[in-house]
Amino acid sequence: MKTLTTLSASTTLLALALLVGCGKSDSNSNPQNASSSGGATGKVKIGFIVKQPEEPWFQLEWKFAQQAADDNKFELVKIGAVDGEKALAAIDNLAAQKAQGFVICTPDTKLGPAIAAKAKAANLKLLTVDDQFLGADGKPMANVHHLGISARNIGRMVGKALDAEMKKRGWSAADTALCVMTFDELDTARERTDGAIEAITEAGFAKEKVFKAAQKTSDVPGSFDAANILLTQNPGVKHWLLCGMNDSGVMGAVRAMEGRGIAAENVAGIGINGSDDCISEFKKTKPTGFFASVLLSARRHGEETSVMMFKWVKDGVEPPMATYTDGVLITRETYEKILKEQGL
Ligand code: FCA
Repeated sequence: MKTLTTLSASTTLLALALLVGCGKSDSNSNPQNASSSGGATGKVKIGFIVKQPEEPWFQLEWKFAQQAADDNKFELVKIGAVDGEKALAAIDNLAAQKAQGFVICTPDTKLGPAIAAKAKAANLKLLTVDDQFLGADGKPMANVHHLGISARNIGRMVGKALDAEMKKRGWSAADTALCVMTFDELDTARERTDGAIEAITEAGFAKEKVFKAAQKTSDVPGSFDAANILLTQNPGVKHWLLCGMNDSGVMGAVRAMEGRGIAAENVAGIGINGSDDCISEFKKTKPTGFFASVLLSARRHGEETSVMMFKWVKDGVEPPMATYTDGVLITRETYEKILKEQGL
């Protein structure tokens, strides 16, 4: 009987802990975290979980996070988690290794409440990067600390730059269409492509000439497949403007256009990220349809988030609830100078 009572009491406690986990994210208000909130003793260990470890963007984030770890003498555990199951297992793994917190770009934003609850239950501090968690109500979880890009503004930059490039090339409205590679299930992706459409149509581009192609996966093959369907449906377009959620989204569509024999000079694609895959494209001797990109700050996303987490664990300094970063347009002509200026 006694065992039963103890058991049910601990079950209730566990349920309570999980419930607390779904609520406020201020871990300092949770008595479970009291020991680590005022400063950790010994070496700090932090996880950095990313959804697409093979994507150059995430490689860069990890690189800068590792630099932060080396400079500040904390241990960084890098984990690639391509699906929800792996992301949840990664948190168990970090807890078992006695890490004190982690930064995560989740493979599925809808897992937000489950990840937050798991982190809380394991007494791990949590900071999301790039992709913000969605709550059970489908809205961004404003109570989980987050660092991401100003997605709509960056999308608007893309839209304005596409409009400028169309005018520079002297393309007529009648001959030109905009291909938008979308991935609407991800908020930051939808904000970017909506921002681009908003800005270019405000500049006078006809809404009827905007064609969206929905990617099934947010990688180059996902973009390639979706673009091919769109191109089959719209064979008569002479000049293509092109944008998407990131460089991979634009790259796949550029390859699809090449595959159909559309000449590079008839394509103006602008990506987002400005990481290695985009730079290799600019380095090609013959220009491709991948015309420009918005260079984001992988350093801030990797280094700043890790340092925020480190200080939170070590000194109890809570990071801001939300931090938004911006970007700068780079092209074949300007990228070398801009990368140099940014110390990259
Ligand atoms: C998302 C994208 C990445 C990068 C990041 C800032 O996570 O998938 O490519 O753009 O936002």
